[in-house]
Amino acid sequence: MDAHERITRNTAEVVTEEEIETLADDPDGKRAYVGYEPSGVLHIGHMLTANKLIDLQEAGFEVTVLLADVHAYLNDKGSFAEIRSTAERMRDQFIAYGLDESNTQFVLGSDFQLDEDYTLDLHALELETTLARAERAMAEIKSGDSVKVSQAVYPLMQALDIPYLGVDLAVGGMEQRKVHMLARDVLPSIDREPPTSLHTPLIADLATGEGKMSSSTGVTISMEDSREAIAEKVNKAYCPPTADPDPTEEGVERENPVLQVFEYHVFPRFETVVVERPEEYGGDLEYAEYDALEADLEAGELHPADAKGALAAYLDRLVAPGREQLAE
Ligand code: IYR
Repeated sequence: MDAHERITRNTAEVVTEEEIETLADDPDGKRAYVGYEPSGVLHIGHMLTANKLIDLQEAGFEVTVLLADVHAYLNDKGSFAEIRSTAERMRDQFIAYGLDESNTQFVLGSDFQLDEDYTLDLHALELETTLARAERAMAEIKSGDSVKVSQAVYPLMQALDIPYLGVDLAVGGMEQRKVHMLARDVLPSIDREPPTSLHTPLIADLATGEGKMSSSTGVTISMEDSREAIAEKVNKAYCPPTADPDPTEEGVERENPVLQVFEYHVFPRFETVVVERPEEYGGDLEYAEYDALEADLEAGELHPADAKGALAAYLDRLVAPGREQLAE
């Protein structure tokens, strides 16, 4: 796999294609980052962007993980002291998950976001941005129903993080895209380059296949889950024998989250995927790529129950190192 393919695989969107091509032509020493609002335990949402960071490291990038304590505070996630101590516990989980320790820099937001230069640049961006635009950027990020002034400051700080961290590429889930578009528009007003960004897809809720998987509502997989807990959640997951299920009777779109988790979590991290089956049901199946597994499910060669059994086993392998680390 060449660098461009590794960088762009499993992405929903890159902005822009040309800029990503330039980075992929010479990735050595280029820098990429993801910011995370600290929360106690790594979950499957963090793991999705972490997989992309691992791809980027394999392609030659240096990686920064921003533990965005000030952002979490602005987004009403708790007292600053609580958030701070949570942030410190997350670092080791990312390493246990598989980020290359020698090539990952962990930065606390509060280490630079409270400096005078940063604050003045932030105020300059506030002057350039309407409240309506800031609010739109936060539509899929904010917690709570109303937008607070703090949440309007939040996307401008996220934009400013990019030049302050000196990174070449900002990575995030699709829910971050409007913040990155805002960053492209406003950063030139303070003589900073419009940033290049890369967005990972949103995965549907495991239990229903509707909407997006979220740690605050619905079912999620986290590093605290035991093997049994993972097996139970996966066992209950929505998995029709197709990658393209019909909408619900109310017209709500559905995905197949079991297939999505295979595609975005399992295949990127394992060379081959083995679905174990007793001889009487045809014996083990082995897949070198996601498409072959999807095709077998659609053709009825792979039963959803067997797919789920394999998915639970691979998720357990991904989570186990972090779970052991948490238990220490
Ligand atoms: N908005 C992210 C957290 C975040 C991301 C980046 I990239 C930053 O520079 C700062 C914060 C979230 O929703 O978790």
